[in-house]
Amino acid sequence: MSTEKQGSEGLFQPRPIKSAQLFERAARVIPGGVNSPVRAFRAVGGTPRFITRAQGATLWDADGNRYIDYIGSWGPMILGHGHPAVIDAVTKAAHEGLSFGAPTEREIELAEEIVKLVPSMQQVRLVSSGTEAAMSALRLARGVTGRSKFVKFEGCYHGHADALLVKAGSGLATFGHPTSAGVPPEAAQHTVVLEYNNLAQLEEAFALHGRELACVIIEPIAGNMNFVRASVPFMQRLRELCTANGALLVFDEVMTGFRVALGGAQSLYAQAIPDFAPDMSVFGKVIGGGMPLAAFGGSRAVMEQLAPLGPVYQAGTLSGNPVATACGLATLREIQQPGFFDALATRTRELVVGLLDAARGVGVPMCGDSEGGMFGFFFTRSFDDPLPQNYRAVMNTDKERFNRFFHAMLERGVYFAPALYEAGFVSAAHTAVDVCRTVESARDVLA
Ligand code: KE4
Repeated sequence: MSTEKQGSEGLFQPRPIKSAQLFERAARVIPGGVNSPVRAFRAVGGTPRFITRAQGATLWDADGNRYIDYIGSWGPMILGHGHPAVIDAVTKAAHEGLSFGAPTEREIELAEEIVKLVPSMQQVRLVSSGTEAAMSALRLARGVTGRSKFVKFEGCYHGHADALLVKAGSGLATFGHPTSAGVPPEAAQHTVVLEYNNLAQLEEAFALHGRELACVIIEPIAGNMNFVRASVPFMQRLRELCTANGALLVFDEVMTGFRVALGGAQSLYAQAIPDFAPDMSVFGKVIGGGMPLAAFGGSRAVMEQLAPLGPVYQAGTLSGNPVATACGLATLREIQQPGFFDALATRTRELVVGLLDAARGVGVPMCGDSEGGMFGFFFTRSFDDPLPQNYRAVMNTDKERFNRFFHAMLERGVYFAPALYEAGFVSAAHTAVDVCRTVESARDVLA
């Protein structure tokens, strides 16, 4: 008899005994028992599941429970876990050498692939995390413009560099406040935080600071507010204001890049806005295929301001790591297969439509959206509530119902992101049966 619990077939998962024991043991030697806070389930409560292995769209935890995985390592696993072409590439690369600290041809191949797929970039620098990429892009924007101030948006997350861990000040004339202890006020003093999709605030901020801004950094589809799109008029005006004021427009596509479309979110805005392109872009997650790899890029003129050519310093021992680049390259090659994104987007849309139909069928107000392999859903207060357009609206949705839903689905073997403000991800390995089981479980849970 298999030890695997077919929870997604409606059998309730046994209590996570082994995970609880591991969590207790972990907390003795790792702060909070995790190496990244969101994994600790603090937003939803309960015991985080300690995962032992994964294959395709499935995770197994230490108690032998199996889950349909809609986190996908927070985005990287777009092919599903254990894709043979990726595993082969990583295995071969590992045998050739784990790290050299010297240039390799594969870094050139990956950089060539990225700039081929993202025509707004002529050059790209590879790094090891999205935080490092966003931090470096900010430094480069400041170095290129000679300006210190910049704009970010409430609800957008760009990694944990000091200047980016900032929340809105009391007004547009005042600067942000640190969201974390240990970030000195002077590190936040140049950060202007605006409300996402708020055109009036954008105009006012540029009227006040326009010629002092190094850049505006934005998640074009905000996956750190679950799933909120920047409206086309907002994005068009943002592009115009950046251009008019000499500020660089930086697209943080760590989550959306190669996830919502082959060309990222910027390719979607370029369809709606003539000649649209950001000045710099930040990538991560999918481009590493699950290994530590991220990147930032832009025009040659901007990027050649980086060391060793230019005055803006940036470096990394494991940047362009040969095993990580093999993983990323194999992943990027697979997602270019004909029809890949059409199939992924269709599967993802089936999931969201199914969930919303299930909720409506039992009288539960719910809204959701998806693009490519990324999705989000919200439990609203009424059926008339629109999709949230900013952080305040997201936080006004029904968190308590979300948290109950999360745990009830987890018990049924469906693993959504353990936080109201996180996006979800579908991979090429998710099947129609996975979606059907998920929707049926949701109908049970919400009834
Ligand atoms: P990393 O440093 O975690 O690789 O990337 C930071 C980052 C930058 N930009 C965007 C748009 C991001 O979403 C992220 C990281 N995303 C989170 C999930 N919301 C990673 C999960 C975690 O923090 O453990």
